[in-house]
Amino acid sequence: MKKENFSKDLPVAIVTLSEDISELEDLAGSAGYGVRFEIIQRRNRPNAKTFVGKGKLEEIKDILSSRPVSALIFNGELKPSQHYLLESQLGVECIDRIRLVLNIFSDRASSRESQLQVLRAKLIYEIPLLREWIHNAKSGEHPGFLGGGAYETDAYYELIRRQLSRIDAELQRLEINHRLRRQQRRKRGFSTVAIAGYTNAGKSSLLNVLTSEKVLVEDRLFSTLATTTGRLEGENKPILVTDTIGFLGDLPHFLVESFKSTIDEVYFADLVLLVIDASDPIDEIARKIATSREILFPEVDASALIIVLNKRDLAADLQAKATMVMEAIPAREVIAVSARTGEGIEALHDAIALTFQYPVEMRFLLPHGEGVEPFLSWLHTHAEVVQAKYGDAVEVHLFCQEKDHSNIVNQVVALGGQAA
Ligand SMILES: Nc1nc2c(ncn2[C@@H]2O[C@H](COP(=O)(O)OP(=O)(O)OP(=O)(O)O)[C@@H](O)[C@H]2O)c(=O)[nH]1
Ligand SMILES: [Mg+2]
Repeated sequence: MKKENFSKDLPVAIVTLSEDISELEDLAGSAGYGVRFEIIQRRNRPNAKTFVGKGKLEEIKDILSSRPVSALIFNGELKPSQHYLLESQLGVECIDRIRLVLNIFSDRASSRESQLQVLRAKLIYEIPLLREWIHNAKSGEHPGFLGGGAYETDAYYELIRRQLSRIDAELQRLEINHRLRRQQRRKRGFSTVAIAGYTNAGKSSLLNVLTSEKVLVEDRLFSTLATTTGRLEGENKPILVTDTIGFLGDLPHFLVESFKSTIDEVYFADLVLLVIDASDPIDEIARKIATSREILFPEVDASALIIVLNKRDLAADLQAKATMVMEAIPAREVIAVSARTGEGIEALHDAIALTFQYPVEMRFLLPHGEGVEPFLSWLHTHAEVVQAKYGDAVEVHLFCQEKDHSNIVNQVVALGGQAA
């Protein structure tokens, strides 16, 4: 889907080796740049030295002298040596796809954890660039740049290394907190649902309609960095739904790894909703599914995956898209919805509730005594207690999950109870 540019304050031009630039334009718009024009140099792979090739570099110099821009955005990844050469030759900031994503992330990071995650990724990204600039400064190409001796540069690297290990330590502490919170939820009998999917698919919109949360929804990429959890409305059982950071194709490992704790919310959920923007053309959906598969599998089990075709109000060829999606990704079912109009939301809600339905019916009598009350309160959170009638004994009627059945039978026997 075409996105608007939010701010046209910072004029940029895109430099690309292929004509497929719609996602890069969306990223640029989301980062607050206004794309003024594109420079296309058709090549199968980037030139090792200059990305675009020597002749094209001269051409770009000419173009920039008559149509100056604040920055050039490169559709791809620039190696540090390419980055150095381009910036020093063109005299304008050169931003590659990763830097663009990092800029959006910095802009959106509001929680302490996401700020640390972004800072970590930025430092890892910048170290080799810095090394390149320092190397060139030392070899005399840029006299005056960071004009210190070896001592200062070594001290500077050491500083960055120390900063990185401090960030890693703090992120690890936060990760332990996440783990504890997950254990707590499980102990208290909460079931968890994670909303995952490509950026801008409508994950936050879906969280808002399924729960009473009011997460920021925007037509730009990576509106959500930190997770938000709400409770599924209209259910007595506590089912927690969590919104997560969006996926994007071709991201380097360090960047994905920086957001590991956020993605973990998906891996540890009892059920995953993979949201797909059904308003995209079918080949774009296929491309985004390939990225989603790489992230989700093998950690997520197909039996715990529901595919949500969102934005059905805007989607043409919905049936063909649903068929393609079902073939492309193993899942329990595919449900088409619109978070905007509410169409299909009830079916989705029911499918979620069904996952956590308690299919096994039990009736038993418990004599009064020690341990009965704590057991009953455990039952209230882990099963659906239809009735607990107090008389000479407590008469219990409930529905539970298969996995809890033998545990409950054992407890009933241990407490001197019997089947009713
Ligand atoms: N027409 C239509 N628009 C929708 C629907 N669901 C979401 N949108 C729009 O799609 C855009 C993105 O929605 P979000 O909910 O922010 O998407 P997201 O997946 O959370 O995006 P990120 O957090 O940026 O990865 C917003 O402009 C929404 O209003 C829908 O069912 N129909
Ligand atoms: Mg979001």
